Amino acid sequence: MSDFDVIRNFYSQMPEKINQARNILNRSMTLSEKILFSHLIKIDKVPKRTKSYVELQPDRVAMQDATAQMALLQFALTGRSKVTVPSTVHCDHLIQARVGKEKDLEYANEISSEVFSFLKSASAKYGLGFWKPGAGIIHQVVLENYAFPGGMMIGTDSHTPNAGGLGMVAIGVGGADAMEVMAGLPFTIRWPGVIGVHLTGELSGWASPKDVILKVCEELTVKGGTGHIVEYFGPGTSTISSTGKGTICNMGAEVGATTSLFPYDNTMGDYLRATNRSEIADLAKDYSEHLVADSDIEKNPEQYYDKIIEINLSDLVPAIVGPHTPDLARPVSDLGDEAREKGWPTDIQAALIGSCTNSSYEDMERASSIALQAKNAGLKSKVQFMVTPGSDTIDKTIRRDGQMQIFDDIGGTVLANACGPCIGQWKRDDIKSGEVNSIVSSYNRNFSGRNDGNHQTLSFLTSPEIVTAMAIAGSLDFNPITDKLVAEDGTEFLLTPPEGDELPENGFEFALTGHISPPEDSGSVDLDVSSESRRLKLLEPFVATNKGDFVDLPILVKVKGKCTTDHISPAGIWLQFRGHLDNISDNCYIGAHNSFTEEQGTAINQLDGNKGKIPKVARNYYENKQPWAVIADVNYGEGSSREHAAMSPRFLGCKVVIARSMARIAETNLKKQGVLPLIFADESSWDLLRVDDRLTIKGTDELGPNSKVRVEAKHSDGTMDTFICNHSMDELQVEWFKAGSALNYLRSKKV
Ligand code: MIC
Ligand code: SF4
Repeated sequence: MSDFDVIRNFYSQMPEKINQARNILNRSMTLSEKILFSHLIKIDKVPKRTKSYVELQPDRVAMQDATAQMALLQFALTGRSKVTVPSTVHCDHLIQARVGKEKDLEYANEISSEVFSFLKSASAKYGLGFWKPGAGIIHQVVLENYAFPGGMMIGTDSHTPNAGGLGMVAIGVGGADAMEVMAGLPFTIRWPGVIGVHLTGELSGWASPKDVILKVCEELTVKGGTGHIVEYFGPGTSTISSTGKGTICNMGAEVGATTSLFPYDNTMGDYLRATNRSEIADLAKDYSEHLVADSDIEKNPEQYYDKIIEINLSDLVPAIVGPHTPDLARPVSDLGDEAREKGWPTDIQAALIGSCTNSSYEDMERASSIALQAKNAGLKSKVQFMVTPGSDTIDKTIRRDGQMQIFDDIGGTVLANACGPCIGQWKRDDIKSGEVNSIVSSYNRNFSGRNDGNHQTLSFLTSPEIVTAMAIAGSLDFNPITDKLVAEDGTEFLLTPPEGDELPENGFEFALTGHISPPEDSGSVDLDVSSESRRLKLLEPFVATNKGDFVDLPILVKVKGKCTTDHISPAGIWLQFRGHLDNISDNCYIGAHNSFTEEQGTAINQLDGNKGKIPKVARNYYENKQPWAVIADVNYGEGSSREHAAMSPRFLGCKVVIARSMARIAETNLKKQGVLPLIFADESSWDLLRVDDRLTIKGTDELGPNSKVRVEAKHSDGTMDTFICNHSMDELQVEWFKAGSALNYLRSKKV
């Protein structure tokens, strides 16, 4: 069946499934529920929000190069010959930003050729679509080609929810989840709660869709969305373009939400038509009553949503967030004073626009409308200004329509259509390592060290048009609404607010040259992995857990404060080892702040008493067959979907991670890889743990849904503390745990 037939088939069954759900729910339905029930394998009872595990059948799987490697290496171990769900691989993370598009692509193709060849061979062998380096960033390419209203997909990247801009339930997952769905198993997740964001009014002036999500980040904070879908509703929704909706949904990952979602409206139909999908636009229109929430939802939202956030778009002013966390927000107008007060450099070192979050045609038009005013005044960007178009289609279209020329005229550098500096793939020569400096970007994430590996880089996030204005002014202390610039001729002028069409008047320059379909007959294709490789290594299944593994464990690290996936398994230079578990494990926890040493990345080895780098200490335990534990603070594993943050600890002998709370994907990844994720029943138990403690975990034999686990912490002075922990495993997940990993379980059951 072609993709279109699959979508038609799905729509034709949607009304009946929604009907069945309505019968058991006996009430009106939110849009999230309509889409989830339409993908539920068995509609028999009402799942409990944030509690019940359910099995869903996604319509698609998408993977990017940095995560696809592990997903496909795991798929290879399933013994399956073909994927059972339409799936694609996108090469975008492994392209380093050095000097500009052409040369950077050439270089990436040279240094990462073996990884791209492996992904290409695996795509051909197992029947996946393959998008070459330079074709675009996964989420933009998915929006342009695959997303559709009412659909459901999973993607091995936390920003997969970008497709919510086209009304799709799109969920970020670890590679093991993708592997299972591609192997024909259902996707298991806790039935999410639903947070409603009520949008009224209309954006104007300098305010943009980015300000909507920055407001939501401020309200919900980085963990406020955990276990929930953020569903937008109200009259304001249809005033935002579908790509603007994409920006909002994309960055919903920053509040830990399962996904974010907009109701169907004409902007989606228009976008589908503009991207050569008129047939899907027609279908979506025909089925539109099922692609929006029932009418009672807007009348009585408090009866249906677990929490409601009110945003009047007309009141929004441009905001900027950071440094180091996306929920530290203030209006752009206040940043200068705050920076001075906190000692952050107000001079900007670099300004970057684009990325998967903000690189639509509209974004580029609005940013270039600002750049054009600078150009007309004889000005250039005062600082390094970099532009990352999200896809080849956007790139070609803005070259044709002139926006790219304007960026070039003010001194901008165009980077490859790839992640680049957003994920630490940024070769910076302008600062010394460890130098404090401020950068602004239109990206979505700003964790410490993320862009350039320098923990002293202060990264602020805002809309592309504000980034462009700040690049011209060169300062964080610039409010384009009130502050004037000085033209080349000495006259002062105020920038007029940005303008931009949502869709190109002359259509997109559609570019599909970067796509390779899998061959009909893939019988003869071999996986391209050299046994000599430093970057790729076929996996060996993890050894199953046994009882002794949970007795007298030393604590490798007791993390204080943020422990995002970028702290556990940083990207940047380490991206090169994403297909080689042994080699990438040398980065394990190097970004984490250890409260035992009060340093980042060091630990005290309990076997010899010496202080060393965390991965070195972990490896020493591993070599001495000494399993270990990790203690963590709140929202452990926030951020990326990368399962390396679970696989590396597992590989080096971690048996249990005990945290004050955990991010959804990180917790699932630990379960999938056979590490026990526990949550302190009483958060203050964290304080009991000392550097030379030995932990014994009681209750691993009797694990079952809702069972409690007791932890005994033996101190070196002979005393002991005990405390209770909770886990969130269901019966199946306990089986994974016993088998040593979900993959081991799948292999043993031949499921
Ligand atoms: C990110 O934005 O952090 C990434 C890099 O896209 C990750 C995926 C990865 O680490 O490969 C994500 O968001 O899941
Ligand atoms: Fe790539 Fe950055 Fe988007 Fe992640 S957030 S997919 S690294 S552009």
